[in-house]
Amino acid sequence: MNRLASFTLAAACVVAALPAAAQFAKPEDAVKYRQSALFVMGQHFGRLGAMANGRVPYDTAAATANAEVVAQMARLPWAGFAPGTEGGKAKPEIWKEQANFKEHGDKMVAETGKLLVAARAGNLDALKTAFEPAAASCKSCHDSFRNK
Ligand code: ASC
Repeated sequence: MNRLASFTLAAACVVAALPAAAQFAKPEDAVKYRQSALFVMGQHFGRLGAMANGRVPYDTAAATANAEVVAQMARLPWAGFAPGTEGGKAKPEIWKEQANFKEHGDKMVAETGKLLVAARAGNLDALKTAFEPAAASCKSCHDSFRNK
């Protein structure tokens, strides 16, 4: 490996190892980031809900496209709950019960992953079956960790 390549790799490793807070220029950016990811996820999750609940016609391509966004967004908010970024609707419990909060986040990532698999399966029943536990994972985290 030449010197430039090894320097670049070393720099990339340092960046990857930085605490999440350091990824944001200021705490408000972390708040905006997590709210933005959750907002986009909510928009696409709502479209899946409309399909699962029969308010709009079932369409495999649309379900898959929405579920892809949901599954991708589901991975993002967590870095935004870095130390020192209290605020927005986030309850202080997030920073006091980090293991519990992480369990809720992991559950949501897992359920939205299953939702994507279900959407790709291409039938409404599979979508309905996966939608409920995914919605429950959103709600359970909101109940414990989000101010009204
Ligand atoms: C949504 C959305 C949520 C969840 C939650 C499920 O569409 O924006 O936060 O579903 O209400 O109970």
